[in-house]
Formats: sequence, C-alpha cells, structure tokens
Amino acid sequence: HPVSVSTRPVVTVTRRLPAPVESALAERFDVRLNRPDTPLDAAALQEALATSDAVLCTVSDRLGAEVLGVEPLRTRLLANFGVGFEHINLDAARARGIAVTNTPGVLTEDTADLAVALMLMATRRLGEGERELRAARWAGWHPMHHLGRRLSGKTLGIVGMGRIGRAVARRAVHGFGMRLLYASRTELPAGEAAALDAVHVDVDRVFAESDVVSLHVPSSGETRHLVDARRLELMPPHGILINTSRGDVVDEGALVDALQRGVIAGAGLDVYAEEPRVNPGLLALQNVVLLPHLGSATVESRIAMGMRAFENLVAWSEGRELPDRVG
Ligand code: 8YV
Repeated sequence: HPVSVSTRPVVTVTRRLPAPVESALAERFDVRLNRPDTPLDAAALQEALATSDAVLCTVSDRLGAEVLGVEPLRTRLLANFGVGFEHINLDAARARGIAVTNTPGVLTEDTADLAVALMLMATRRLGEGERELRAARWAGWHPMHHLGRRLSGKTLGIVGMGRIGRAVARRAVHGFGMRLLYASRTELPAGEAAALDAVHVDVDRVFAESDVVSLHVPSSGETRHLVDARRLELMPPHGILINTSRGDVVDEGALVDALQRGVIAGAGLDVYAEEPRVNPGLLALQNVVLLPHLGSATVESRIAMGMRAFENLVAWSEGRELPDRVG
C-alpha cells in the first residue's frame, strides 16, 4: 500500500451529484463519491464522519445526535446540499465542533415555480384530468366537463415570507393578479410590501381569508403541525393548501380527514412527513396532487446547489469564513 503524500482534505459526498459538481470536488479534494448512490444508513454515516475531514450531505442523511456522537470523530464540516437542514442536529454538531453550511438562494426560483405549478394543478384539477385521459375514460368535450376553479385574481395566503415565499408572491401578484396576505416572523420592507400590495396578518387570518394557502417556513419545533385540524377548518370549502416546504409542517392525518370530508377542496404537496413513504390516506384521494419532492429538481438548481456546497468546502479548507454557515 503506497503511503499517501496528499494533504488534500478527505471529503465524503453522500449521494451522486451532477457531473460538473463531482469534477470540481475531485479536482480540489480527496473525494469519496457514492457511485451506487445508495442512501447511507447510520453506520455508513458514522464511518464517513470518522474517516473524512468534511461531509457533503443531503436531506436523505439523518444526522441526529447519536450518529454525530461517533468516536473517534474526524469531520469538521457538514456542507449540506439544500437549504433545509432539519435533518442535522445543530446542537449536537456544535457540541462536537462541527460547522454546518447550506445552499440558500440558488433554488429559490425553481421551488417557487413548482409551488405555482401545484397551485394550477390543484385549482384546475390537472392531475385528475390527465389520469382520466390516460385511463381512456375521456368521453369528449362538453361544457360541464371536469370544471376546476380559477386561480387568477384570487387571494393567496403565504406562510413564511423568506426568499421562496417572496418569489411565490411575485409570481402570484405579477403573473396571476392575485391578492396577497402573508404571515411571517418578519414583515416585508415597506417598499416590497407596497409593490406586492401585501397585507401582513396572523397565521389564522391567512387560513380564514385565502383561497389558496402556500407554506414556505422551515421545519422546526415551532412549525411542526402548524397546519392542523383547527386551521384547516378555518379555510373556506373551496380552499386549496400547497406545501413545498417540509412535510411535518402539516398534520397529514388532519389533512386527509379535511380532504375526505370536503372541509377544503384540495391540496398540492411536494413534501411528506416520512419521505419517501406517503400517507396511504393521501394516495387514496383524487383531490390532492402528489409530487415526489421535486422543488429544486432542475439541472440548473442542482448544479448551482452543488457548486454552492463546493464553495463552502473551499472556504473551509482555506480557513476563510464560511459563506453560508447555519451552525
Ligand atoms: C433538496 C430541499 O432537494 O433545499 C431543500 O431544502 O428540500 C431540496 O431543495 C434537498 O434538500 C436536497 O438535500
């Protein structure tokens, strides 16, 4: 076995990434790629933490306190590929001296586009229409065939006015002439609120007064089951719920019940409480659009996310301040 003379940091990359990203990483670091792309279980994650200087991880890696408790620990940075980092226990990482970064900004527009796609799919019942046609159940045009509801000009309620919430707001207001209500910890700057004619209200009012509610909060103890049976009951019967944030923000059992009983008219979901498992109650319903966590799934976003994680790794390897440090 030749003795390695390389002083390049060892970086484990937990999943396959677009080729330009893997190339950039390989040029700069002693990379360990996951060629078969099988998700790493707790033991494999601990092996990576014990043997690499940094780990480029994703939402499919569960980096809880127990996994991060590995001895001996070699990793000093978790460069997360993605903006949400609830799968990493930040307190445990801090206690072990591991820095954490994410990739904000680069996936904003694509995730907002997907939220709008779900709004259109849910209000116009497009998934149902396609299923009808593919099943050869379409008997031809008639005036009352498969009526949905109009999206344009309606009221959109946004919960969480961060980057993605604002990108959705711009599309809704400028593209669809929608009226905007929003609930958020921080209010929009006056100029932006005026440009969008956005009204800041509390979460309950968003649910009570919107035709469509779209969720853009991070997953946390505070936002868990933010959408529960009580808030769904506040919505009008024609109301539509859109979730491109995280599954645990919604009480899925309460949502299934509300959709079954007609408490609300429909939902469009891209995220689930226990991915990749989907609540069987949701799968059995026609009035919910179900996508497999595709918010940032474009070639453009995935390359940009990878390069952003790479930039954080480079900054760390040069001892510079981390551009996207979250923990
Ligand atoms: C990613 C996401 O697909 O950025 C996020 O928080 O949910 C998605 O963009 C996923 O997180 C990749 O790790």
